[in-house]
Amino acid sequence: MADLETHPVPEAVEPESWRLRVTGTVERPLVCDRDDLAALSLETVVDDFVCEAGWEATDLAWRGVRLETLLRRAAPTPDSAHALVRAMDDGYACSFPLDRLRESVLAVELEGDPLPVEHGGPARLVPVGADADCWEQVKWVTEIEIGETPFPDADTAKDVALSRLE
Ligand SMILES: Nc1nc2c(c(=O)[nH]1)N[C@H]1C(S)=C(S)[C@@H](COP(=O)(O)O)O[C@H]1N2
Ligand SMILES: [Mo]
Repeated sequence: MADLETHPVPEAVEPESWRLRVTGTVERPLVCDRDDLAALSLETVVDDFVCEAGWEATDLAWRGVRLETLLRRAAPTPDSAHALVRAMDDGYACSFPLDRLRESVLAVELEGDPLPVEHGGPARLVPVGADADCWEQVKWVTEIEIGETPFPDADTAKDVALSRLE
């Protein structure tokens, strides 16, 4: 088994004051803390991870909440089709079609332990799909904004990730 690489944690990441918000075109905006998430039904997904920079990690056991569970509570409007997943490191955000996000897991544990902050704790998005891009695994997820229209300007993740390769 190969592990994830470990990268510096940006200063803006403050796990103690962490909250998850579900905002945008929803009937019931949500705010959750760690206990709220832990009280939901959690499931385990085992997945390999490949970074564009040329390294990979295998057989990672993530445990977390299926986004569908949270979205059902927030109740997106019928015309909602897009989501922007924002992180605590300012400006990092990645957009998804809402249907893909529903199937994805918001992980709070890795290999049976609380997700360490260096790997995105308290919560890291684990998108479904074998061809997911590394920048889509958003660490330190703090807001999920739902929209009826796409979020092209706010979607910074790919540019941030690729700029580190230069
Ligand atoms: N919030 C946030 N999430 C992020 C990134 C980032 O810079 N900020 N980098 C992405 C990239 S390019 C990779 S390869 C992985 C790295 O995860 P790791 O630090 O746990 O190895 O996190 C992804 N998620
Ligand atoms: Mo990456």
